[in-house]
Amino acid sequence: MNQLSHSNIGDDADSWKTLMFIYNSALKEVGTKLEILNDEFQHVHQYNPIEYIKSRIKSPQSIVKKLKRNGYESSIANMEKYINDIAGIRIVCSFTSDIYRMAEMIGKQNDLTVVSVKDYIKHPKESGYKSYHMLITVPIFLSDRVVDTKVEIQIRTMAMDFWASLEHKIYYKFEGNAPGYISEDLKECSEIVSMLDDKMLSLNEAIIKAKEEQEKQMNFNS
Ligand code: 0O2
Repeated sequence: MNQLSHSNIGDDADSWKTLMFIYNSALKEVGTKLEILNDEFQHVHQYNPIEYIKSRIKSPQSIVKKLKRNGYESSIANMEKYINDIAGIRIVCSFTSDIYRMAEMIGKQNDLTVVSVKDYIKHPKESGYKSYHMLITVPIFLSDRVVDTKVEIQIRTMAMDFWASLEHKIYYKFEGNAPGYISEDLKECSEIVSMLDDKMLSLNEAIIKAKEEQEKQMNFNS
């Protein structure tokens, strides 16, 4: 990606605005792609793998905080280089199987480059956090150049999203120093969330099977 400037964030208002414009454009590009994939899936399989999509640009305060947490100075160059989730998209699916289906469809898009994948579903974080993360780049075509722009895609089920949202609030309430028993309880809740996801997935499979058998029976009788 073209580097914009090495000045301090806030010192160079033009570079900041240009960068934000590019990240916003990346969110639009990827958002449209995801909608098309979802619509196509509905068209072919009469089923929507995506419940909803949320996108956001990381706030300047969170960017500065993350740079500091990782030991970097607050500069535009550092934020472009080290902060991967300035543009973030969250895809919330019904079932765990939809997550991998979505990830595969995203990976097959020729104009997107998958930079890295973190599977916190197969390998949950110490906190109990579960989600599937893909860091991708999307080319943004400007009038005089093409800028490959990073977007972090988080894919999770509604239950995982529910857990992560609450955990995030609690984490911020205690500024990362939640009492041990609260962290333990949260971890236990994350296991309950996994059980719920597994149960809902097998229930869905049972529903599909029962429906197919019912249709077969109806065809046989007619
Ligand atoms: P916020 O406030 O949500 O934006 P990398 O981005 O790969 O260089 P990082 O940031 O450690 O390194 O990547 P990771 O682990 O993939 O986490 C990125 C984001 O995932 C976080 O962004 C959170 O949104 C989410 N996340 C990761 N771990 C947890 C967790 O334990 N609980 C919750 N609720 N969310 C988590 P930020 O910038 O840390 O936070």
